[in-house]
Amino acid sequence: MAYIFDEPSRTFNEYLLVPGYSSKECRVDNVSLKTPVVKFRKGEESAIKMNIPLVSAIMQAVSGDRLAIALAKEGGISFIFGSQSIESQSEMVRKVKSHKAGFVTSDANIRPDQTLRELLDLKERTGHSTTAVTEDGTAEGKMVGLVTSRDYRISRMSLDEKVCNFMTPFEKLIYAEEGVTLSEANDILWDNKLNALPIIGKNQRLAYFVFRKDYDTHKAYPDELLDGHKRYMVGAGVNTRDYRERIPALVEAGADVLCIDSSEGFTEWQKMTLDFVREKYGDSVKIGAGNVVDKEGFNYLADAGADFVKVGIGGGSICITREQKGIGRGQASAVIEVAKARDDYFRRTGVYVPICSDGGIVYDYHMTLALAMGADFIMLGRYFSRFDESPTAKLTINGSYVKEYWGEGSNRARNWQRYDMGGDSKLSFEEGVDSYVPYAGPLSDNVRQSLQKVKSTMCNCGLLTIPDLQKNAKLTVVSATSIVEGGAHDVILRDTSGNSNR
Ligand code: RVP
Repeated sequence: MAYIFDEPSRTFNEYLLVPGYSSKECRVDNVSLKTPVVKFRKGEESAIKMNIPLVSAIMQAVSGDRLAIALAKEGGISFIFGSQSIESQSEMVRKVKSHKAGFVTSDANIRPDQTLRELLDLKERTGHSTTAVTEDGTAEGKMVGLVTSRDYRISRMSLDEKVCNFMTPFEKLIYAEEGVTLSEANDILWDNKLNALPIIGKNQRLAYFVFRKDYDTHKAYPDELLDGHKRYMVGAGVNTRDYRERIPALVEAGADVLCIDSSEGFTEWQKMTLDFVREKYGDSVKIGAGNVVDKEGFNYLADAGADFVKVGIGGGSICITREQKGIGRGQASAVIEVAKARDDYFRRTGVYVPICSDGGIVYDYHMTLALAMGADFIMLGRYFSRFDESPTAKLTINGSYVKEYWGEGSNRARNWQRYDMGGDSKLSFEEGVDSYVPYAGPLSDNVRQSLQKVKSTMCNCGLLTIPDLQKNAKLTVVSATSIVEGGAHDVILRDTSGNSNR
C-alpha cells in the first residue's frame, strides 16, 4: 500500500511562535542574522556565510544584476536566473562582480603638458572640479598629479600656463593602494580632511577615486556581503541539461555559488550535475541542489555532494504545480522534516548541509517561522519582485503602482529545463502564472524593515542568533478560530483612507 503521512501538510500560516524569557540583553541591535550558505565539517566554518538569511529567487522577474547588487549591499545573495543564454547570464554575473560601490573611475583626466585653458574646458564639460593628471591623460594612466580649484587663480594666471606648473605633484599627494577597503579609504579621507582620495594600482596607475561627498551613501551598508577581493557576492542558477557549458562560463565570470534550479530535485539528473562539478572542480566550486520536501530527498542530495539543499515544491506564489500535477507539500511541513534530516545527517556524518526554504513567504513573520522551523536561509521571489531593483516593468493599474511577476514555469518564461524530467519530452502545460504584485519601493527600506521585525520577534523569544532560534524556539499550531483572533476583530474599523465623506 502507498505510504500515507500521519500529519496533514501544513503551511507557515498555521503556526505561531510562543515567546520565551527575554533578558535585558535581548535587544534588536544584539541580534545576529549571520548564517551559513554552504556545507562545512563539525568544528569548521562555512566557506560562504551571509549577513542576512535572504536570497533572491532564480527567476527572470526577480534576479538580475541590479537586484543582485542591491541585495549584496544588504548582506544577502541573489541567484541570477538561468533561463537565458549562457552569455547573458555570465554577463550579469560579471556586472555584479565588477561593481565597486564607492570606487569611481575618474572621468576628468588631463595630461601634464596641457594648459589651464584646456583644464577649464574639461571642467565645464564634466562639471567636476577634481581632475586627475595622468601621463597619457586617460583614466587608468600613470598618475603624476592632481588639480582642484584650489590650485589655480584664473585672474592671476595665463590661460596658457601648463598643468604641470600648478598641479599638486604625485609625490605630495595622499593616496591609497588598490585593495584598500571602502571604510579604510573613508577613514583616510576624514583623517586628512580630503575631498578626493586617489586609489593607485601597479606602476603608479590610477585605478579609482573615492570621494568624500559619497561617504553618506557608503556608510549606509554595514552588512554588505563581499568576497575576498572586496567584490559583491553573487550566485547563479544552472540546469541539468547544459551544465557542461553553463557552469564553466559562470565560474569564469566569477559566480560565488551556484544552484541547480529544478522544481523537483530528487533525481539522478541532479547527481550527474553534482558529479560533473566535483570531477572538474573538486570542492572549489560551491553548488546547491533541490528542490525536495522530505528526508529521503535531502539525504539523496546531501550524499550526492550538494553544498546546500533547497526545500519546497508548489508553495511559490505564482506556482500552480500542485493544481496541475498534484505533487508538493505544505512548506512548513517540508521545512520541519528536512531540517530534522539535516540535523540527523550532521550527527551521523559530522557534515552540516544548510537548507534553504524556497517560496511561500507571504508575511514578514513567515521568515522568522521558516528559520525557527530549521531553515538556514530563505529564498523569496514575490517579495523581491515588488522592489525598484527587480528587472520588470512598473505599471499603473486602477491608480495603483504594480510590478510584473511571472513564474519560471509560465508560458512567458518558458523555462522548461526547470520542469524537465529528462529524455526528449518537452512539457506541454504550464506550472506557473503571469501576474502583478503591488509595487513596494526600494529594496533596502523593505529588507531592513522586514528584518527589524524578525529581530524583534527573536528578542521576544529570548533568542539572539539563528542557530539559537532553530534549536530553542517554541512553535504552536494555530486553530482556524485562533487565526481570526489574531487579526483585528469585533471592532468597526475607522476609514483612514480619507474617503469617509463620500
Ligand atoms: P514566492 O517567493 O512565493 O513567489 O516563490 C518563489 C519560488 O517559486 C521560486 O524560488 C521557485 O522555487 C518557485 N517558482 C518559480 N517559478 C515557478 C513556477 O512557474 N511554478 N515556481
